Amino acid sequence: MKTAFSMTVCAFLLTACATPSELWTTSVTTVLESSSGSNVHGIVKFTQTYDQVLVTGEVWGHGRGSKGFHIHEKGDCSDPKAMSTGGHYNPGTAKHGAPGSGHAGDLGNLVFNDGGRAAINMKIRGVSITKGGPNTILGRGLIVHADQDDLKTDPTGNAGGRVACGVIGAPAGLTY
Ligand SMILES: [Cu+2]
Ligand SMILES: [Zn+2]
Repeated sequence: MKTAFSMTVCAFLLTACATPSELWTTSVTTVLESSSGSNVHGIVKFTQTYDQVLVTGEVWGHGRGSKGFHIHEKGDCSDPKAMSTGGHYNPGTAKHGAPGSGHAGDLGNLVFNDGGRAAINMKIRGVSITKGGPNTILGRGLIVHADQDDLKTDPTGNAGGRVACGVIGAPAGLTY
């Protein structure tokens, strides 16, 4: 059933749109640059297929352990502590929580190894990466935190400072 549905939607998009690749499977990259005086950097790719967004990539330069990882409201990394990104992206009325049950921007934690690297491989739903799409995250902020997200304390997860910041879909230093 699901396959049949997705093929139907795909066929519709292929006939309806001159550039189906932009709507159907598209990806955008985010460069995470250090903030709050950290050495944390990363590259994260968001790839959309019709009902979910795959998030892959790597972050390095952090201490060992679990560290909060969120999409924030604004794609503005101009503040040295990245406070200019605002709070967690929350198009609904959710309280902070675990991925899939809290804010749309709640991506949980990245797990850093002894070498300070974390691989990212997660799927998120309820957002899009298309310009003007439903709950689009294009042009919003992506933040790695100093501490672990406890997945419950509203509205921040008590994850501490903001040690890396990027703008989803924009090269480093640029904003939409
Ligand atoms: Cu955050
Ligand atoms: Zn949150």
